[in-house]
Amino acid sequence: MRLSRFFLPVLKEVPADVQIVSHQLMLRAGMIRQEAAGIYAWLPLGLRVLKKIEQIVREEMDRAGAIELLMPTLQLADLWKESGRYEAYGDEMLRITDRHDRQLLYGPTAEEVVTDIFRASVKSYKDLPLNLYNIQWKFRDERRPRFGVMRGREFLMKDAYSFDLNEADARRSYNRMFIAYLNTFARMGLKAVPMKADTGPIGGDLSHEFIVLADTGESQVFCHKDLVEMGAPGPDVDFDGDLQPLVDQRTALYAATEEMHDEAAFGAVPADKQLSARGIEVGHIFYFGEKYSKPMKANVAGPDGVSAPVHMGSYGVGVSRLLGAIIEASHDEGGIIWPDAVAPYDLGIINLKSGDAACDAACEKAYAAARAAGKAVLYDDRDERAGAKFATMDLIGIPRQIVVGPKSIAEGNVEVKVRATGERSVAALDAVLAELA
Ligand code: 5CA
Repeated sequence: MRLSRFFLPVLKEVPADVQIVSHQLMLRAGMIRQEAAGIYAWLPLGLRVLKKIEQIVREEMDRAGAIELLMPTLQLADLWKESGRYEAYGDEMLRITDRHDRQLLYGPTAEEVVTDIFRASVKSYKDLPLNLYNIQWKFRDERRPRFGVMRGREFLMKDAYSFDLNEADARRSYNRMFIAYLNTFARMGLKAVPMKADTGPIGGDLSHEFIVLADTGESQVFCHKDLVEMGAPGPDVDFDGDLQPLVDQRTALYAATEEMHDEAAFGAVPADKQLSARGIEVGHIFYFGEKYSKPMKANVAGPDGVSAPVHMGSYGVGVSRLLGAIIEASHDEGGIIWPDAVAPYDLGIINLKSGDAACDAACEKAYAAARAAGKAVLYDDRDERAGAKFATMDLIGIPRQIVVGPKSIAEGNVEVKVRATGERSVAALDAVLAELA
C-alpha cells in the first residue's frame, strides 16, 4: 500500500478525556473513530489489526477442534424468556421492537441462540462432543463505556460453546479451551495469566479469567510469579490426549495463589513469589452444566437410551479488547510496537526524498520485492518532511522499516530499522532485496 493513496487519518491532538495510552494511540494512529459512546468505526489500519487478531483466535479454536458458525446479532427475546435471563440480564441488554411488535435484542452473548440451534438437530450422544463458536459483534449497554475498545458497548467477541454428555466429558472440553487460550494469547506476544473467577450473569461454578498484566487494567491480579513466567504449551499440544496434567500445572499455582491470599491476610507473603498487579481480562471461560439445557430442553440420549440435558460450557475472547491490551503491553513514547503476528503491515518503506529519481527507484524496487515475497508493505511515498515520516511509521508501529535517503542510496545503501529496539543498521540495497526474496 502506498501511503499517498491510503486512508490514514492520524490525529495530532487527542481529546483531553482520553485516559489510557492504548486509547490515545489508537485514536492518534487513525485506527478507530468514536461514533457514539462506546461505539467505534474501525478505520482501515485498525481493521487490519482486528482481522489479524481474529484470525489467530480462529486458527487456535480450529486446532482445538471447535467448529465455526455465525449467529445473528439480533436475537428473539422469547429465547431469553425460556432460559430465564430476559429479566435478569437488566439494563445492559439493548432491547428492540420490530414493526410487528416482536421483541428482539442485540445479543450480549449467545448461550440461548446456540442452545436453540443445538436442540433442533442433536439428539444423541453419538454427535458429542461438539464445540461451536462464532466471532461476532456483541452489544452491552455498559453504564460507563470507557478506555476506547477496552470497555465498549459494541465489541467483537469470539464465543464458543461446548456440548457434552456428562460432567467428566465437559471438563475435558473445558480443558481444551483452557489450553487453546494460553496458546492464542502467547501467539499475540501476550503474557496472559489464568485466574479462578466468578461466573456472574453467565452462571455455573467453574470459571477462569485470562488476564494480561498492565498498570491501566481494571482487574486486580494477585498471583504466584511463576504463573506469569510459565510459557504457553505450544502448537504441538495433542488436544485429543489428556490435557489434565497441563491444566493442573497451572491450577497448582492457583492453589499456591490461594495459599498466598491466606498468608497475605497475616502479612507474610514471601516477596520472591508474590505478584500483585493490575490486569486486563482478555478471555473468560465457564462450565455451567445444565443451566441453559435444562430450562430450554436441550436433551440428548445416552448409550443407555436415557435422555438428559446436555452439559455445556462457554468460552469468550474479547477480540476488539485485545487491540487495547496488546498496545498497553507494547508501546513506547514514539507509539505502538506491534508484535509481528498482529502488525497491520510487516514492513514499512520510508522514502526520505520523494521525487528524487534514485530514491524513488530504490523504493519502488524494495516495494516490489517485498510484495513479491508475500509481505504486507506500507510505502511512505508522500511529499512530507523526513521527521514526519519517521514519526508516522513509529506511531503506527510497523515492526521493520527500510529508510531510503539520497546520501546513502548514492552508495547503494539503505538503513534498516527495527521498531521494537530502535536498532538501526546500514545495509546494501541489493543485500536487503536478496534477503526479502
Ligand atoms: N458467554 C460468556 C463466554 S462466551 C461471556 O460472555 N463471557 S464474558 O462476559 O466474560 O465476555 C467474554 C470476553 O469479552 C471478556 O473476557 C472480555 O474480554 C470481553 N468483553 C466483555 N465485555 C466487554 C466490553 N464491554 N468491551 C470489550 N470487551 C468486552
